[in-house]
Amino acid sequence: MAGKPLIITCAVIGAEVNKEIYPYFPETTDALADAAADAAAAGASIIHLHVRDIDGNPTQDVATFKEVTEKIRERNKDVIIQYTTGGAAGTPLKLRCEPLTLRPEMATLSMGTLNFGPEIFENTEHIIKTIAADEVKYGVMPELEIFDYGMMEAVPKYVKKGWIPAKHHIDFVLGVPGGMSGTIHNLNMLVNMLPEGQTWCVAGVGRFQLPLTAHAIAMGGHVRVGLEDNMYFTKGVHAKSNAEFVARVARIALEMDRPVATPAETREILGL
Ligand code: KMH
Ligand code: ZN
Repeated sequence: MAGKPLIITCAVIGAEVNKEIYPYFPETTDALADAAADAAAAGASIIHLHVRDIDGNPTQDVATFKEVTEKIRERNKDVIIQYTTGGAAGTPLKLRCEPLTLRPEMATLSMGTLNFGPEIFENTEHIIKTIAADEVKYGVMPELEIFDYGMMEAVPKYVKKGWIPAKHHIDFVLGVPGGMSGTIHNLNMLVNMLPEGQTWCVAGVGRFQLPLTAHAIAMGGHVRVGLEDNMYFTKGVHAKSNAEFVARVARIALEMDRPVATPAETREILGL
């Protein structure tokens, strides 16, 4: 794996936590764009993006996605922007799809229903097919979000049925209460299911983030970090920014001979 470029994705905010719980959340459009640009400067080549309304609540409002995208572009011309289609647990399907009309380079596609802590994150076959069809329609590269083993088993079946594109990136999101936990064993099991040449990354939730990051770097995979998945830089200590997480991954990668991928290299690796 030595010398293989490492794609770092930064998930800058998510939809499930707010400023009352965590004071450093970048909720305004300017704060989100600053957070994205700072993460990119630290080494992230993909920004996984959720946005908030003026009250700080998660929204799938197209105008807000457009505004944040434009503000990121004012600060950084190059970083790849990946929209959420998950939104917050409970967001209606129509709203989840609407930001795709802006034709982001990438967007997520969650591969099954699960308990997301106390909420149900609903992804029926109909929801998966509808989001995937819109991603194809708008020329958006899907990143499949895999929260559990069965979701990974579904991938080749859904590709064969023509429900989801054969060309996709995969993100193992491990450690969501209700999903698969973030053990090294679980990541190994999932990676062993991948077809030859399939690109993948891992997003470890909470305390799983750091060990899974190090393991994925060693395995030759890619990584996602950021405040959406983890608020703690070390045990009991809040991270101050997304960039802090990205910079740590970049340092580890350097020591492990995985040069951090530029956006151009990331586009080439993922075939964007
Ligand atoms: N907020 C979670 C329920 C995605 O971005 O596509 C779902 C989520 C996945 O964050
Ligand atoms: Zn997300």
